[in-house]
Amino acid sequence: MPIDLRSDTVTLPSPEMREAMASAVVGDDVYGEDPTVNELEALGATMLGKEAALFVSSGTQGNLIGVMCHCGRGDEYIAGAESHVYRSEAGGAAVLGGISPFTVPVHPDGTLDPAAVEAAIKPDDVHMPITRLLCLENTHKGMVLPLDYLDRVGKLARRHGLALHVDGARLFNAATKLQVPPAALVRHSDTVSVCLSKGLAAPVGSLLCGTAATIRKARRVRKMLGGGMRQAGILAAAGIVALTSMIDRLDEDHRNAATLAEGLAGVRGITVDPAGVQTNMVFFELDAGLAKVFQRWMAERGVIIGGGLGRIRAVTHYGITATDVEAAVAAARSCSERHL
Ligand code: TLP
Repeated sequence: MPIDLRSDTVTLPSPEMREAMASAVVGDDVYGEDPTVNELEALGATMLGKEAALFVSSGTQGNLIGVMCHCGRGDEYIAGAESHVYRSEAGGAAVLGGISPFTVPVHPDGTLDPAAVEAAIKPDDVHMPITRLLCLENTHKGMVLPLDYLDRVGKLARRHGLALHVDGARLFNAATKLQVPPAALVRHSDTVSVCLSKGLAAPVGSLLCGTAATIRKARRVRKMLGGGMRQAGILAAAGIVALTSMIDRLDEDHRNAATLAEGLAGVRGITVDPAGVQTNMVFFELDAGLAKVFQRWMAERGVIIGGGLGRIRAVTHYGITATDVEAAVAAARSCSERHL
């Protein structure tokens, strides 16, 4: 098996997941009759401290439905300029919902400057879209949003009558790092989308959580987007295993990421700040002499990784062991010794 550090999306389902999938009791979920989907949604809602949840096909769909629940055509949402919802979802909210994005810079720690958010909120003026929603991302590039920041921004949103959506694709990594229940991170959010298919290793799916009324609306939006699924309990069964048995091991991914960063920091030609690694992502830069050859050199030694100039991301996950991390660092070191 290659050591694939490109993303935690490459995780394969655990044996327990495959067993649960094979024996899942299913029904037609568009009729609300799939007991396994219903069980997953109830479990997710409870864990996130929300009234209800909706099983959706992906993090992208969870974010899009979330934004479309809070905003209509001509409305606006505020998000980080480097947030996934703005940059990496093909402009779905604008294309499909007629909703304009407005971006503010993201600080290196993943936060948005509350003053910048406040300044971005439009006054009641016929020239301007109506600002309805603020989107946060937690974790953002592996960085965990602090609890006091979440409180502060949650209150800001409420003060200005904005809804708050959290892209929690890796919210369980954030909760693990802070050693708090995941619900504590979304106390102020109206909706949160969490991914089951990243560090938690389910093959497919995310959950969008919120009030019962919002999730009823979300169910209609999901149908409109073609996301109504039938015997989806086959997939939800893996999601239940993800939520019940895969969160506890995320700490291991974080430890492996820290070890990887420390190892890479000792390699000539690689710039990395181990202190900046909070969860399962390591970002590093290569000197020009290394950048040209790095990706191929690593691949030839069984380590799949991004390449080229600029910041490279390495992600640890279920399927990457401490031994794999050692092997990746050794491969990077040999590349440096050979080429610098
Ligand atoms: N991110 C993927 C790529 O799209 C970049 C990855 O490999 O990290 N929110 C965040 C913060 C994400 O990182 C991602 C996926 C999503 C949402 C979307 O999830 P999916 O891929 O399930 O649509």
